[in-house]
Amino acid sequence: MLTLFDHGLSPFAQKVKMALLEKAITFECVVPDLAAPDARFLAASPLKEVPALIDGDVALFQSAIIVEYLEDKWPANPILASDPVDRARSRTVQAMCDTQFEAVVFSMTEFMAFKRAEGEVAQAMLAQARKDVAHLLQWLSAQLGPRPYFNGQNFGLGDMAALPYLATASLYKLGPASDSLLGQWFERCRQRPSFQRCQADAKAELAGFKESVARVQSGQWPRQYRDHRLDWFIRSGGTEIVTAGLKAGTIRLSCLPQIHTQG
Ligand SMILES: N[C@@H](CCC(=O)N[C@@H](CS)C(=O)NCC(=O)O)C(=O)O
Repeated sequence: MLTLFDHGLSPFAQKVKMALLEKAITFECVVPDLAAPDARFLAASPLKEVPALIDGDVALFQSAIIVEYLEDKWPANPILASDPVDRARSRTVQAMCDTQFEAVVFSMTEFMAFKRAEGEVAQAMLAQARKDVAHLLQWLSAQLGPRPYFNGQNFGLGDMAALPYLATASLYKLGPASDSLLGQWFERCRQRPSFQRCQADAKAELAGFKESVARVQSGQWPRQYRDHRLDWFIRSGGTEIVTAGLKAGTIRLSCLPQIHTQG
């Protein structure tokens, strides 16, 4: 059976979990301790991130690679359309959500849950984040156009990639208007059992969230600022927050992949 290294609140892991469920592939979920990763998780996930997948002797990391692997190995119940334009749109939506949208949602959580800064600085950066979410929703609306799914006529990769962010935006009361085409798309997709399962896992994870906040704030579990996350913070006026977090050990940068030799 496949093993998915998962975390209920990770949008990247949610995307892979939806793909596994939509394709009706049997798998078990293991939630690693990201602050103190064990050897099995590290061997599968050299960047110490979820998701990672173990399929027999094969270990994969990076959500976009994992979903393509699932599609290649289990072509039934496809998550990519047959039309090349639909496929390209799905992948484009995934690329933008995994980078730009993720960075904004991550940053909002830094302020709202982890209290990365408070007062005027936090308010100004949160206002910027709200603007960015509105902009990204407009961009997504343009991608969706009149079609029922980002993936074309059927629910697929682009939809799975966007859903976790739309869910968080809605939670923060920044979701699309319910009478818009994007709002109708969201309503249609959120009913799917694969997404409902992700929502249930996220809710379960939130039950222990207080402990996670304490671990982050004490430096036991430094948050990873990298790529678009770092870019968003610097661009939005948070250079000093990043510097202070790095100094205090509550923020870490990305690492080079750990090397594991076979045998
Ligand atoms: N590019 C990676 C990103 C994965 C990622 O950032 N995962 C986060 C959770 S959302 C993680 O595991 N972070 C490690 C940590 O928080 O210590 C992918 O697409 O799989």
